[in-house]
Amino acid sequence: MARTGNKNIQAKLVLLGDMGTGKTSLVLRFVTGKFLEYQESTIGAAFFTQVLSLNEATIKFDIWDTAGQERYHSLAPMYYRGAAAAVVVYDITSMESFVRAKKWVQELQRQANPTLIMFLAGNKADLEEKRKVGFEEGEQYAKENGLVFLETSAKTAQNVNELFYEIDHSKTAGECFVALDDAGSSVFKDIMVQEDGETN
Ligand SMILES: Nc1nc2c(ncn2[C@@H]2O[C@H](COP(=O)(O)OP(=O)(O)OP(=O)(O)O)[C@@H](O)[C@H]2O)c(=O)[nH]1
Ligand SMILES: [Mg+2]
Repeated sequence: MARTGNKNIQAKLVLLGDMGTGKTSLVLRFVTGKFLEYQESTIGAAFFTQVLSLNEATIKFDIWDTAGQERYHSLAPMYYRGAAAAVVVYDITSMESFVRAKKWVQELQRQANPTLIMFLAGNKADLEEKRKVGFEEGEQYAKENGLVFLETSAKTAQNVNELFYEIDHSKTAGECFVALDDAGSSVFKDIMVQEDGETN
């Protein structure tokens, strides 16, 4: 199919949440399609770039995967400042991580760009037998706070593409994101993984 345009769209995303909830695993599933049982804990933050070439546009996702360990908390504003979207991740097998997720949401509501679109991801949905946070609990909290809610699994890939693709719900996102259809995953043209880098 011929290209109908060549819009360049840049989307800065940040992932926040307690340590071990699966932030890095979600990003790696999205960027590389792989999952590691023993994913190392992130130090500071990791930067990933994913470029999608579509008919109408090229979208460059700049993804900041932050470290969940408390000692890195003070770095977080550097990463969510200027972000178009934030994904707050908790682990459905840990009530503590859900409590922590709510704290992140509150911090973003107070301090982040008011146009920031927030996602709440209840990850490790494959571990149903160990579930501590009900689907309805996550859903209800998200509804009350205007967040887009999904339960995900980096292990089985459940809702991972949806998480990164369905980011066009808000009008404010129009500049940064486009809706991608099911063909999205087959149009990956270029995958770059970097240790560190500059974003706007
Ligand atoms: N069963 C299951 N395990 C997962 C899932 N996502 C991540 N894990 C595992 O949980 C552990 C922690 O995952 P990470 O991706 O490192 O978590 P993180 O949120 O990046 O942790 P920090 O970098 O310390 O903040 C790893 O051993 C992963 O294999 C999932 O969806 N299901
Ligand atoms: Mg990590």
